[in-house]
Amino acid sequence: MRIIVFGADGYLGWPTALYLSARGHDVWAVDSLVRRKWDRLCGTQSLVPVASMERRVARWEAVSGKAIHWCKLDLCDLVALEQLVDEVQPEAVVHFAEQRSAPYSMISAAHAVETQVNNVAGTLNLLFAVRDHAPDCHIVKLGTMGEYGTPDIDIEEGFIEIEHNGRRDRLPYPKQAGSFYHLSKVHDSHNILFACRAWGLASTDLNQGVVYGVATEETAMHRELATRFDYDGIWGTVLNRFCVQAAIGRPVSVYGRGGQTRGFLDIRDTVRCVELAIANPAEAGEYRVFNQFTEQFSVAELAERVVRARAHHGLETVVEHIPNPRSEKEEHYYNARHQHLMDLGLVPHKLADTLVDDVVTVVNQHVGRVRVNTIDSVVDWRKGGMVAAARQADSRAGQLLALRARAAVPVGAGAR
Ligand code: NAD
Ligand code: USQ
Repeated sequence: MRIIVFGADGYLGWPTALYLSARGHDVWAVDSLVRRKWDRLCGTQSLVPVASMERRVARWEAVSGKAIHWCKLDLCDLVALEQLVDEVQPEAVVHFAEQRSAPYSMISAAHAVETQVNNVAGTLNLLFAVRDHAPDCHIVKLGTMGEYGTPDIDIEEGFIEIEHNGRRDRLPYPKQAGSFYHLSKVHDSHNILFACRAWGLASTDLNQGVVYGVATEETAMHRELATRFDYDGIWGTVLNRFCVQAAIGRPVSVYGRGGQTRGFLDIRDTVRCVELAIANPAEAGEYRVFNQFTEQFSVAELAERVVRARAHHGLETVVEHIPNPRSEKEEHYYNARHQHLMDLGLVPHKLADTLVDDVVTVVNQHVGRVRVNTIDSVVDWRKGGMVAAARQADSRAGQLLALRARAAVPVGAGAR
């Protein structure tokens, strides 16, 4: 199939582009490289060194004999996006291209606006581009389990049967997102659902849990094919952070009581889930949701797993409960369904098998690159954070908005 992967320079987009290319698909890898810019602004960097897109694509061709078409493009640039979709005539698009950090979105007003404009406008542009230039294309969109929040009832896959005053209906599952980032995904979901209903587009929203892990079969083939691995206080996800904290002899930072429970999955299952969604497409007019995770753990349980995994290597680990910088429930009911992808044939990798041999080992290999001053959580949900960087972004966002207003271009159009 002809497939465009948006966000292909990212942690998940790059391994997905490789995985699909390895399986014979014709892949276009698209990214604005904005994440590399955000890293520079935040003073953060991937633990594992990441080659430029040009080098990665050339290396992949040398290693596999397969070409990936690399294209630098901002989804917020509607004109360029329409041209690409028109030229490629994709049968499927996979959309990873968003600002994906909850802490980043909570730094300041400018960061919240930047997150929601980037994510919501980019997705809207994609919906219009597909409607007008490749209406049969299946849109596979990365959503998040965090859209649902932590309700005191079971979480269903996107929809719930409700009986109210004697009548029944199947309605979108209630959303109670926990950050302006997670809310951007809620807004995306509503927009995609509407576009499927109004225009007959076909879409799968993959409500993904927290991903862990460093490598897939393809990224492990050469160091220039490696994907990024974030561990810092802004971009690092919880398990990756715990492994790095422990590797440099710091206590692992469990926020609050640690009863916060989330769905998790191995990066190798992310790429497989995307493949399964593409191979079993939604129908015209259908908007469906797959909850994409394989196991659920509380944060305290995860810390305990890291302690045990490192003990296998004879390494000691200290766990510390620190005041929670986020507004979230620290003890709650959590039972989320995740059956659709299993029904399609997903065979999950288990955390117990991965952690000891893969993550702990690779983290130890690169431990010399850790930027210790970026590890602490610097963003508080109630007060924001990183005052200097916030001011910088505030003035940058202000300039961008002024520029857009003067040029009377659509919001987000090519102003970066
Ligand atoms: P990432 O930051 O590593 O990658 C995202 C990529 O998208 C970056 O390379 C960035 O430059 C690009 N991008 C952002 N905005 C863009 C735009 N307007 N136009 C073009 N490119 C743009 O993030 P990731 O961890 O790979 O996450 C990918 C997707 O999966 C995100 O949508 C995220 O919300 C979702 N997700 C991630 C996780 C996780 O644990 N990493 C879990 C659930 C869902
Ligand atoms: N946490 C700690 N200690 C830390 C870091 C995090 O206890 O040092 C806790 C958080 O408070 C939270 C949980 O771990 O309760 C998960 O935090 P996270 O930073 O790993 O994940 P989150 O902010 O939810 O975001 C990540 C990705 C995001 C994706 C989401 C999936 O960055 O793109 O959407 O996971 S989900 O959580 O299912 O919404």
